[in-house]
Amino acid sequence: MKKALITGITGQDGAYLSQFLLSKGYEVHGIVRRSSHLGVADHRLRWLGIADDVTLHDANLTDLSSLLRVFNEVGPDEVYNLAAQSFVASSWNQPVLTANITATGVVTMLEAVRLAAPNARFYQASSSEMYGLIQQDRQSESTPFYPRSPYAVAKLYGHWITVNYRESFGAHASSGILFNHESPLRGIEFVTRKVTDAVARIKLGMSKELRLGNIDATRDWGHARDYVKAMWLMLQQEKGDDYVVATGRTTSVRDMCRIAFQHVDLDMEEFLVIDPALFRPAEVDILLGDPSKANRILGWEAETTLEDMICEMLDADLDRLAVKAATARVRA
Ligand code: NDP
Ligand code: GDR
Repeated sequence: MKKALITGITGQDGAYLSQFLLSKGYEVHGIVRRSSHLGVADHRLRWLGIADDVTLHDANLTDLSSLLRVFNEVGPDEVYNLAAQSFVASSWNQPVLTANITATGVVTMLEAVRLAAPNARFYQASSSEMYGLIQQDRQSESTPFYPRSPYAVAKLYGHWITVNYRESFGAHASSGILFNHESPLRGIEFVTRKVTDAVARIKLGMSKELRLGNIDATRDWGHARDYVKAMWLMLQQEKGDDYVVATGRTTSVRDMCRIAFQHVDLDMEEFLVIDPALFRPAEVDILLGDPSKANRILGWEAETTLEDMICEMLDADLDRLAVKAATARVRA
């Protein structure tokens, strides 16, 4: 039985990747950082019904000794580095922390692999945010980078140090340049989930408005369930490499919102409020990926449309909020 070790297992991608690897017969381990909120860390794993099927270890990406201990305990065949301070907007408020986890954390992980599991295959969660202020129509593996946030600058370091360990030490290290991917397990601070949560609240009479920043930005949005398969496929290749993972279609935040409002027969214009405080100090205006290398070499392609995904997310939020409202009524 192959063993996988996942950092960021409590996040959106960590949960879906765990589910996918379990379905492939893997023994799945993950690291969890200490939190003052005991018992909530694994809520996504519980939502997927797999919390009892994975083994969690207490460690932190900023603490090499903790990682070495876990590597020695587990002896992983495959290592997926998904942990990060992953919210772009927060990276202007916490730039040093973002660098420590999202940049230096990657080389700490690569050192842990080199010292404690040199034969393990390594996946790094790189990001389309690295392209930033690009002029090209579609972004591929050969498009130059121009990061626009402390988050994107940190991811660029993580990307290049992964390439460097592959070239310097012959590591089986792959970097997935993933475009935005979402799901019902997406953090509520990200725009798709913020929209589906707010639209569900408006529909249920629990809220009166949806407050957003720049709705002219466009993103290439796919489903996390589809994207974790690409991560695994990268580690099944003979050699490590870099791959763009995207749908090849871009949609504005405005049009994504419209899909959500239409799904519950509401008029977006009645509820949408533009709040200048939510605009970012520097924006990435357009992202549109070219996944042809992943199509060709990995045999991967996105399976879920944006429309289907937004409807799935909105239905999940409607269910969750309806249960919450019913529980509150019983308690009252
Ligand atoms: P999430 O924000 O949902 O998850 C991030 C995970 O990192 C959480 O499990 C979090 O733990 C963990 N983490 C943060 N800091 C540390 C630390 N110091 N030590 C250990 N664990 C830590 O992100 P996603 O699942 O959406 O994304 C996964 C990865 O992919 C991230 O690296 C992200 O930057 C990258 N990415 C994501 C894309 C997307 O659209 N989703 C696109 C491209 C790249 P905790 O639960 O304690 O907070
Ligand atoms: P992003 O995702 O920054 O692309 O990073 P996010 O959903 O936060 O923003 C997408 C776009 O929507 C605009 N926007 C708003 N965003 C948020 N969060 N809240 C708002 O109220 C709002 N109004 C408008 C943003 O300005 C932006 O243009 C995600 C993360 O998962 C990263 O970790 C990952 O690397 C990239 O995707 C690819």
